[in-house]
Amino acid sequence: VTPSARRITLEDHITKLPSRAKAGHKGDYGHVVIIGGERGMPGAARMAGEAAYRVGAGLVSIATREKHASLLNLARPELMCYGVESAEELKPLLNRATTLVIGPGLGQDLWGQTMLAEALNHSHPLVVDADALNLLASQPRQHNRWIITPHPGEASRLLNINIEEIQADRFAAVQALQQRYGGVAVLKGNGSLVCSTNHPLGLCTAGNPGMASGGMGDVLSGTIAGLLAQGLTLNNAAHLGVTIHAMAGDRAAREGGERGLLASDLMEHLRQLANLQQ
Ligand code: NPW
Ligand code: AMP
Ligand code: MG
Repeated sequence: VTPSARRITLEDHITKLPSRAKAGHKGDYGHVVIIGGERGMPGAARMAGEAAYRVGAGLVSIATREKHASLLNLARPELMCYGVESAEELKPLLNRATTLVIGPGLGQDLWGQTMLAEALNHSHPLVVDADALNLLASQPRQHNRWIITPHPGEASRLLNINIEEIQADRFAAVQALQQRYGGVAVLKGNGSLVCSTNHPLGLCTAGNPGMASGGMGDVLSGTIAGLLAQGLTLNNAAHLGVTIHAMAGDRAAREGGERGLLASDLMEHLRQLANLQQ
């Protein structure tokens, strides 16, 4: 049976985002820890972290390779950046976190493997993206507290089928991802899909091919985590995150065109979209 999907609208999901209390303080809006930024890719962690702030997270920290910590802090001083070389060094930071993102620029070597194993020892809701998905593909497991956000290439590794099969039936693919890995599955691309149990399949009709550029997915993972940090359920954070990310891409493309769109161009639009319910 071909499943049907429901179009994801901003109106249906933005109301789930609690408005800022008059006396709110940063501790009320969660502490997102982004784990990633291996050699050559500190920018991925930075973009995820900045997106989490731009949708309203109270605090955002980056756990990255020692040599990248001060560089990231200079690039975006609101981010707290920690050089973390072992599971022991990651533990205290995770004890202060409310929400995790693991994967942006994580790499797949021993450091990334160690960070993933430690992140899974904690009970925070988490967004699993990029290289963390590639690691997961070699050792599949289930969790009900995570959102996985593969693009079709990552989905093909997670399901052990080729990209053409994924794209030929994206509805079936996102359901297979959710069934195999648990939690909420997002299959990215033109017409991103969101699948969680007991909810209709969500289809995002926003977004544009200008978004086919490096870092776009890293921004999505931070966006979803920033929403989780403010108390949204996995299901609501995935739906709202996917839709405001795609709408931010459309607004940025309207300003300057699709070609040449940068992931960082979404940031200010994410902020505006996250404030629309007020
Ligand atoms: P092909 O070429 O068609 O066979 P990878 P990655 C496929 C970090 N980054 N439709 C496609 O396969 C990430 O966070 C850091 C169909 C493509 O070649 C990761 O940690 C940046 N196919 C790490 O790099 C900016 C699709 O997947 C292959 C598809 C590796 O992540 C960049 C690429 O996927 C990057 O985000 C689609 N819609 N989308 C930074 N500035 O620090 C993808 N594919 O091999 O998983 O590599 O996504 O670049
Ligand atoms: P990643 O491949 O991990 O960097 O993620 C790319 C992000 O950009 C995902 O959120 C995709 O849904 C989005 N994206 C990329 N290409 C397109 C496209 N042609 N149409 C709509 N969204 C896209
Ligand atoms: Mg990606």
